[in-house]
Amino acid sequence: MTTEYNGDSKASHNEKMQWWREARFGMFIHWGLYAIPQGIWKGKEIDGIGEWIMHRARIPVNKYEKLAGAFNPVEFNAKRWVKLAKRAGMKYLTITSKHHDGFALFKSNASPYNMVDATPFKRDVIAELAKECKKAGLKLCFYYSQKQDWHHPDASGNDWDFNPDEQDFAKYMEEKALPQVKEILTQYGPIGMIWYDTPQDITEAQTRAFVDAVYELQPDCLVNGRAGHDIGDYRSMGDNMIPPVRLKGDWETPATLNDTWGFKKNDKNWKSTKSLVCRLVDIVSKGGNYLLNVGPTAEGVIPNASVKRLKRMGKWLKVNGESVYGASASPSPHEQSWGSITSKPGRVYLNFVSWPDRKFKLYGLQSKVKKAYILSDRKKKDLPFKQENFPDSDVDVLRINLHSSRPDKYVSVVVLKVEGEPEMDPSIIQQADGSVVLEAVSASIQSPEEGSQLVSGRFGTLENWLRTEHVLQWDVKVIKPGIFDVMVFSQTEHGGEWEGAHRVSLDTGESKASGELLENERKSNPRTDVLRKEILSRIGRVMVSRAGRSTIAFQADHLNTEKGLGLKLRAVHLIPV
Ligand code: FHN
Repeated sequence: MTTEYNGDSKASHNEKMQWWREARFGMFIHWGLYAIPQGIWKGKEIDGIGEWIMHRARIPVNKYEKLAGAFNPVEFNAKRWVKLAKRAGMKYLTITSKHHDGFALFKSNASPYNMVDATPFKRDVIAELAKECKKAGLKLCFYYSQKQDWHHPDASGNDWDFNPDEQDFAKYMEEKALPQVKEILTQYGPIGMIWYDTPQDITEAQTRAFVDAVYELQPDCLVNGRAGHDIGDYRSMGDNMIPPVRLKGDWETPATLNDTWGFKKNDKNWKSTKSLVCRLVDIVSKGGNYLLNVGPTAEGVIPNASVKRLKRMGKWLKVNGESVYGASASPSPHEQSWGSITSKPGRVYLNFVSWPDRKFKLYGLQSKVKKAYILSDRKKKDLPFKQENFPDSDVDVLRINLHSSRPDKYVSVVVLKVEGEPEMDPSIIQQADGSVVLEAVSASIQSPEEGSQLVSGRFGTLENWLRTEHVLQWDVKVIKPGIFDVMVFSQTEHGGEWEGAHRVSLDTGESKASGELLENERKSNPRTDVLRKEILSRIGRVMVSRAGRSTIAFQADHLNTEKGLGLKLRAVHLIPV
């Protein structure tokens, strides 16, 4: 995806992006009428995310809109929400000013279906939040659903009340969406960002109109990556999706604390604080921002399970925030098996998710290390270290003597003070546990014809793999040769559908494994959207008999096209046997 800069020069774009790059962590708030049914309609549990209840249960407009008459969030307290975001260490707040159900949380002259005119509460909650954000120095940003509006006869999404063939999207844009976007940009002072969502089949001219409205009214306001047609100030990842490798350019992962965005009484699938902190550092290590959601109740209360987790994250950030705020991606493009790396000029932060042996080895660091210490150690006591080079494989290795007990129960950070800009070997290096991780999106693609039909999808896979002529290649530095099991990781569709039985092979130059992709195991990857699963298929064994550089090739010898889904390849792992 290419992101445009609104005709701004790169320098002024960089200036505009500065607060956002420094922030790294923001609060998403999904709040609206859907908090009232909280996932249950007519006594029946409705599947899926809470804010989609109107759509999932096909609730007619005249029934759903009655919820507005019952929306009376007497416990709402803008100051409390803002205080929580601050305590969590979040630096911006993005709230659903209008979600797909069409109900606006702000006072709108463009539609009476809004918090002030349609509810007994009558208060402009957005104005109250704007005031508190300003006091607290938090950037306020607005989510706005520009294409879907299930309440409006001419917008997308509601085919149970309205006939899609008779809809006039331009009319909806003119009479509701654009005027409302202008309202949120003029009623509440300086806004950090407009966060558009689900552009669907919007035309480029329509996208431009939505984006231009922002830049004309507030030139410093950012636009996220879901305005449509790759236009925006940065790239938005798929929901809950963390890319498998470092990415170029700015990007953000919007993510949930449980499975839903809008409050759902029975969604208790809360992520642990440890996994949330891991995701935060993982995202920063790949160059992104983490926009983490809360779904307040109809009374205006942020669920206790969310509050607890956010406060713990804030506590961790108070001590370890140096490795997150204003930090850049890892100097290495690849993931580390033990955790993730973030950096600043003269500093490398090793964020340990699993605390290693006392004698830890980091492969590939080329910068000269001047000092190593634990970030939470106030005295910055020196950790003994040694740097050398493995001549057989030409891999630089840094050995650090660590304490036997981990300093932090979530993520422990070791700081390396280095000379100059941190630099790491960009090669794929065998991991310290002996495994070799070959990410599909970091392969070079050899195709017999010019160009390739394969694309890097928003969910971290190489997609659109429907023909056999492509060969993926990786250059790997092997430290410990041996025999390896070949595990292929492919991804299901949203909802779990998967097309298997493709025949694939992996060639190390001296041995080859071929096999059919069968579902040996299905699992969730915490770095992927919850609705997509990973399928593990073991296709055989290969050998690499010497240390040093090896070229490894992977190809599909036969693709099963029955369902037309093709192969969505995430990675191939070589596991030492
Ligand atoms: O459909 C919405 C969904 O309800 C939620 O708002 C998320 C947040 O990123 N965006 C859409 C799906 O991607």
